[in-house]
Amino acid sequence: SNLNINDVLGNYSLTLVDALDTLAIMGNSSEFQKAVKLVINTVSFDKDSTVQVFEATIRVLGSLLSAHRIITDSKQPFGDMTIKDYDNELLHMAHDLAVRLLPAFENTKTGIPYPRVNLKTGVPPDSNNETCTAGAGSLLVEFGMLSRLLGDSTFEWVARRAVKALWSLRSSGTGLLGNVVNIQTGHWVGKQSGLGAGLDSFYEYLLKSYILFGEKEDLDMFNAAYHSIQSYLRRGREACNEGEGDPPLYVNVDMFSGRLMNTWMDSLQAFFPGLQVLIGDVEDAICLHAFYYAIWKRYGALPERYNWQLQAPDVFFYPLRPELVESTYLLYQATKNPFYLHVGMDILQSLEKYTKVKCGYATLHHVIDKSKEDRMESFFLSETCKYLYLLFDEENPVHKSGTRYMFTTEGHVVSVDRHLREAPWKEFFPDERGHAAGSSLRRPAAPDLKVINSSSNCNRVPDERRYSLPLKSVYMRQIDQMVGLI
Ligand code: DMJ
Repeated sequence: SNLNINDVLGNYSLTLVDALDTLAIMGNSSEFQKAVKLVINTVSFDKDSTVQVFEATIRVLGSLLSAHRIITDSKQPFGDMTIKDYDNELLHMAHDLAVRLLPAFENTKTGIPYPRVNLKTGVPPDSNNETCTAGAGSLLVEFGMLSRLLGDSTFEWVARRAVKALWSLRSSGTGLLGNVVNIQTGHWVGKQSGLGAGLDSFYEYLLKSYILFGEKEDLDMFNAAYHSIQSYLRRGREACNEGEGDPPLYVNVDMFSGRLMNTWMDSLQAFFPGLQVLIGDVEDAICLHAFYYAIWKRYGALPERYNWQLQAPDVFFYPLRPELVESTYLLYQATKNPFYLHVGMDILQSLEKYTKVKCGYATLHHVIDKSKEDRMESFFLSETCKYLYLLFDEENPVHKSGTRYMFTTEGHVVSVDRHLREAPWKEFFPDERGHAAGSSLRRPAAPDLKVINSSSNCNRVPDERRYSLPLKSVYMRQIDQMVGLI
């Protein structure tokens, strides 16, 4: 009866595992080393637990791989995070977990995985054939990393096949995908297309897979998806900081007709400005971020769903989600406008005021009466705290180092390096169609990261605007009015 409770826990010390690289980013080597040893010595996946494939992948597999790479990094930018006698244990654990997740990709007619597996026995006999697009189609970063670290194509292949299967089911008219699909028939059960729950990380991972692995096909899919998003989901005036009309908003539409399906936006969608920063669409990011910040100011938190027509929440809980902080951090990196430091302060102060409890931070059950639940999601430590910390830590190695870092959808830091752009199995399967070595999946000769990661994109906000509001005050007021703040 509580929509906020889902079965992600797995009985495998989720919070401890999910928080590992946060300790490294905070430069706390003794706690990092202690936590890694605890994980190695006490966590086992040989459990009769049924887990969500997506959650286990992004929270556990992703964290193990990130920590493994921090430990084995010859440069040790975060301080001494090495572990005495480390024998790739975290990588082996990641492998063990991934193998236990593989049954989800078997006996599915489309290649789109089952949403849940039992870590001991595989897909439960009474399994649901329906899955959400984000859950099934955002496994490629972690599975691809694992494959490339092990030199075993299996994991990347199943994850890539799932992305391609979903992609092939997009509407031929709008290019949009729905939010729930039947993995046997390929029929869309949920025809809602939007940027929030059910689809969010699908888009994110098309771009991030390209950043990490340099496969041009991922960028092509991302660009096509972004084009459809701009054509069918975006409403309001054309430019964020110019002209007349409503502020730009991204709405939920029917994937086939493009018609509006409802008038709510969910708090998950607040990640999107951060993704727009990565592709250099900073101006548009500023507007959507400002809208979410206005909602935050009104409630001191983000309600899970906010109805922009009724100017009121539709769903009231706030489980300490990171998305607004994540976008704030990335917008600050792109613009260096101190406005975003103030946003961060504001968020930090409300977290302290409304969610802090004796042994941690609590989910808000209701953003208006501020009642709490006895629950702190693991992403609070892996994402919300990490992004807040990084926002204020100008000197952090993530910002200073020559290595370029990227964050997984769960906020795990991974360095973007040449090693992950090598897929050794390609030598053995140079032409196999549909396999990771298939012709359409081949890497471009010289991966052109400039498209995404160049400083010129980040400099698009002119210097003279750096110390003024990122959004003209007239537009800020317009948003504040729409959210009922004034
Ligand atoms: C996280 O687990 C990830 O960011 C995921 O992609 C979406 N939701 C939560 C945080 O809100």
